[in-house]
Amino acid sequence: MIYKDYVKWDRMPTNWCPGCSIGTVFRHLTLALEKAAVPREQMVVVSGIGCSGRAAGYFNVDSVHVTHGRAIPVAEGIKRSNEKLKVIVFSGDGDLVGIGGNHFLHSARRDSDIKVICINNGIYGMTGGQMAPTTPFGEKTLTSPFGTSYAPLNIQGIVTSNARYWYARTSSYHVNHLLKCLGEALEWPGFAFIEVMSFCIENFGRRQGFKNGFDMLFKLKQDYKLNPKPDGLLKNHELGVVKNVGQAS
Ligand SMILES: Cc1ncc(C[n+]2csc(CCOP(=O)(O)OP(=O)(O)O)c2C)c(N)n1
Ligand SMILES: [Mg+2]
Repeated sequence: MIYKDYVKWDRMPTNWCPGCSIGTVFRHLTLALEKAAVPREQMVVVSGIGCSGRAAGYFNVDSVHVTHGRAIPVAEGIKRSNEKLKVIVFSGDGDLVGIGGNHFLHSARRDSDIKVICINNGIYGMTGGQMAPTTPFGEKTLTSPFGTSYAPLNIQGIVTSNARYWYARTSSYHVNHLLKCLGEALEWPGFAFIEVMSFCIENFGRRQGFKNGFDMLFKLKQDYKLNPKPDGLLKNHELGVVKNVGQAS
């Protein structure tokens, strides 16, 4: 099976805006699936609502597009009903850690064997760019025109507060690292969470003064650095993988 087999070509082109990098993540997931030789009939993709959530409809595999915030519990249910399936969640930050935050918390605690790919664009993109729990401190959004006054949710902190965990932070600019993380997550026997820093030009970047998606990719290049061997947890703006095979206590 090659990467093209995982795509519903009759649904192309996607409805993602020019300059959006959700498609980059989508493409690299198909490459990782090819590399890991995951049979199409032995996997399921689950997405919630949002721009990122449209991905479920583009994978040529069994997929479910669920109500807002509910991708993780639906994925967990599918996995528990058929342990042989590789179950992948592909959704946005607002969906997974905002509206679906409580599900995220408990699925990570239960170490459910699902792979969660979170497109973190720092906002509720599809609805116009409202402030989300992931919006960086001080950033202007549709609902915080003078800059947010809250610190963003510490996603890494939540995942790693459990005895057993696998967490990666990567970006849609650092595509080799993204591919490596996706491959490792597919192999991890438990809850794997990938946070992909991935800006939205139309409903976020323009408010920060970016002219186009290309400029935003350069911002990712400038601001985020790979740390191949993190000593403990990743620092702000570091990309890498942190994991612990410890037993639940
Ligand atoms: C229960 C419910 N509340 C709110 C909405 C409106 N809504 C649709 S998409 C969306 C934002 C999704 O944001 P995110 O998950 O970050 O995805 P993005 O569009 O940024 O990729 C919201 C709030 C909805 N569809 N259902
Ligand atoms: Mg978002």
